[in-house]
Amino acid sequence: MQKLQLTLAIIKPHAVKNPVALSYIRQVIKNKFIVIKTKRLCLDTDTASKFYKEHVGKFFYNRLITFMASGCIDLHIMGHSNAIELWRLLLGPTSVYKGQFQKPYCLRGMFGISDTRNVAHGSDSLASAEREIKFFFPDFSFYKWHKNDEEFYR
Ligand code: RTP
Ligand code: MG
Repeated sequence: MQKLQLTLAIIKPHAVKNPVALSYIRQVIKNKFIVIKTKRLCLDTDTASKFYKEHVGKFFYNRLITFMASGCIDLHIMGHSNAIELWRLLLGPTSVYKGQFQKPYCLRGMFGISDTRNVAHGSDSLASAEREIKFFFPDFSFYKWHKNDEEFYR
């Protein structure tokens, strides 16, 4: 049995507010991953700052925090044998400009508005996936994630 890797996708406020983008993104997620948990949250700037603490001091930090608290976000815990890499591949580069020109069919290339409003977040390593999932889903238990577990289909 193949082990499931988990990642956290965060659909950012401008994409949550755009019905075309949101339904397309949801369809991609549904087609490619096992969706384990989903919730919608409206962050305050304090929570957004805690989540993005690794970026404190960077030139885009303040606008990132303000933006992430400007509307609700959708959170998805998603499973796949290669979830972290696959979701980041589907997202495309951080820079929307690069996404549009180098990889036009990535989600950021299709629906991104700026490098900050770039559609969605994806965990970048196993350690960050675990931290990020625990951050938003403190009760979530990481036990034995196998593709065929009944757990996924409840
Ligand atoms: P993410 O963490 O959101 O999946 O994106 P990432 O790894 O591709 O990018 P990262 O360097 O971790 O940056 C986190 C988020 O900060 C915003 N950002 N804005 N030049 C800019 O204005 C800029 N650079 C980064 C983006 O929203 C990025 O997703
Ligand atoms: Mg990152």
